[in-house]
Amino acid sequence: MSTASGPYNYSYIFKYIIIGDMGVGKSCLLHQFTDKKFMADCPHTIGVEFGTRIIEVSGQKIKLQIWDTAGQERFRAVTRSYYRGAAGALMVYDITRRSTYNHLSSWLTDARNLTNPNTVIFLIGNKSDLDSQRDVTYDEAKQFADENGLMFIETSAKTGDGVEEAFLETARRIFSNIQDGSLDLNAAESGVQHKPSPVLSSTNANGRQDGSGNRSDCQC
Ligand SMILES: Nc1nc2c(ncn2[C@@H]2O[C@H](COP(=O)(O)OP(=O)(O)O)[C@@H](O)[C@H]2O)c(=O)[nH]1
Ligand SMILES: [Mg+2]
Repeated sequence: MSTASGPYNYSYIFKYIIIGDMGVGKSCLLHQFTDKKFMADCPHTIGVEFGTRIIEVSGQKIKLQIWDTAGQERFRAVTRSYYRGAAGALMVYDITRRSTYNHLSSWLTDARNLTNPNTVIFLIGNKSDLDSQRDVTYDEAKQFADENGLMFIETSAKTGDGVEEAFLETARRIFSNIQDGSLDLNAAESGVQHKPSPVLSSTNANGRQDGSGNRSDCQC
């Protein structure tokens, strides 16, 4: 017991990526989820950044490691390494800007081509607080999601509406894929790491992910 704040106080790590056009609110969604705050003057993301938060699904503690696209979306040059090993992909558009919705099929093509077949893709219509400026209806986006086998929700990174649900529901889906055997944890690039019970102490036996502590230095 008593490992409440220990670095290994979780059983799994799930890697997520957030994709979508610039300005749709990806960085703000990440901040709302990790810090429960809206960063109104979010500077443009520079360099690859990620945030983490530990959540619980079916009694298991899971560390979400969420990567933010880092401004490269402008050039559509988000690299393969960014997508690789993502267990979840949050694909975001802005409900007040139809162009961001129109680009979804090309984001989806990238996501499908560059992730593994089990990656859970969640469609997010962000800025639901700006309903008076709405340019894409809920029903239209829901239909697109259904046709493409995606989960869908509208969110507001500003008010927090729907944000928890989007991140948590993705984790629930990934976890159920692990449980029913459709996601093979041993496969390279599954996007999931399973950790042994947090009994052993500090030496960084598991290396890789934990050098940065709880959060990255996301500047946004
Ligand atoms: N009203 C409103 N503005 C938002 C919301 N999410 C983000 N924004 C604003 O949209 C702009 C772009 O957000 P940002 O997170 O930087 O987008 P990114 O380029 O996709 O990372 C910023 O000015 C944010 O303040 C939201 O849910 N509601
Ligand atoms: Mg950003």
